[in-house]
Amino acid sequence: MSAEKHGLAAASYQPQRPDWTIEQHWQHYSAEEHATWKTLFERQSRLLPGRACDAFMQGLQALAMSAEHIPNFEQLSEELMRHTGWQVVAVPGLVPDEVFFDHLAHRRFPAGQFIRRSDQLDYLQEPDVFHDVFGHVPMLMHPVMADFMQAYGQGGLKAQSLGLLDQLARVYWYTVEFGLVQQSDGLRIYGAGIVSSATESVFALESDSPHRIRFDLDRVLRTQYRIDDFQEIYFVLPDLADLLNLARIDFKPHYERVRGAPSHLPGVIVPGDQVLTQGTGQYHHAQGDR
Ligand code: HBI
Ligand code: FE
Repeated sequence: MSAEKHGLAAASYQPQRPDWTIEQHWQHYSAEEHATWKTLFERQSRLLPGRACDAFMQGLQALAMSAEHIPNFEQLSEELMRHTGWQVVAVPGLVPDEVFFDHLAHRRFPAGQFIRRSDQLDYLQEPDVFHDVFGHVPMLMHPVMADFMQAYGQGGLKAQSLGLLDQLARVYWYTVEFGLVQQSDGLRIYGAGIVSSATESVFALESDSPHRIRFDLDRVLRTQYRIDDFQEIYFVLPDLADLLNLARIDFKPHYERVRGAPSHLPGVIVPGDQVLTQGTGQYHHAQGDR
């Protein structure tokens, strides 16, 4: 999520604990809140087979999340801990970058405690329990994603001290949030921002509008993103295992190459791109963007 959005939260909220965690108070969710979860869960469960990657579908199965109620973070954490050593902790919404990175670096995933209102099923400003738990947690059952997320936490503080956090955040955005992967049986979604959205899980794979480009680290470090609408460009990993390389390599030489280089708008294809689908751009043009 973006720094801009986090600014909003930080201005209006005083944390009780330095790590910003709160109690989930699972027993306090109302019947209406569980019903909202159910609506969202069932909608995505219909859409995702054949669209989400195998790792996501397997993670979802193995965690025994159900449509019936918002998951209890303690139970989720037990299961996750057994598989990949991760935990889920509750936070009120977006937390400051340093706090977010510190949690990830220690294999704790901070998940929004609240759920969106039932009249706002398709749009919300801050990550809620559906986006965070349904969207992110199944992929944390995958060893490669588990290591990549931790490495992102560790790399975040470094990038911040180098003044390159905006660039690093683009890697998170175009992988963890909006990534696509080439599976042997076709293109699939693994990004949490897509799998948790009914409209974007169709748009990202099936629309003629967005570009789909093979993932390249330097290219992604230089590419702006939009937080307010469907993405204009998606980056495709040949294999989820490629995240392991991204978790292990030293970003230094990449940072040196991109530092001071102009950034790219999300709607353009640039020389060197390995284009899988050249988008028509029609969706965003119709929105009156450009
Ligand atoms: N806080 N809860 C939460 N979730 C996020 O995804 C998040 C955050 N704070 C900061 C942040 N993301 C991003 O700005 C960093 O990845 C750069
Ligand atoms: Fe997210």
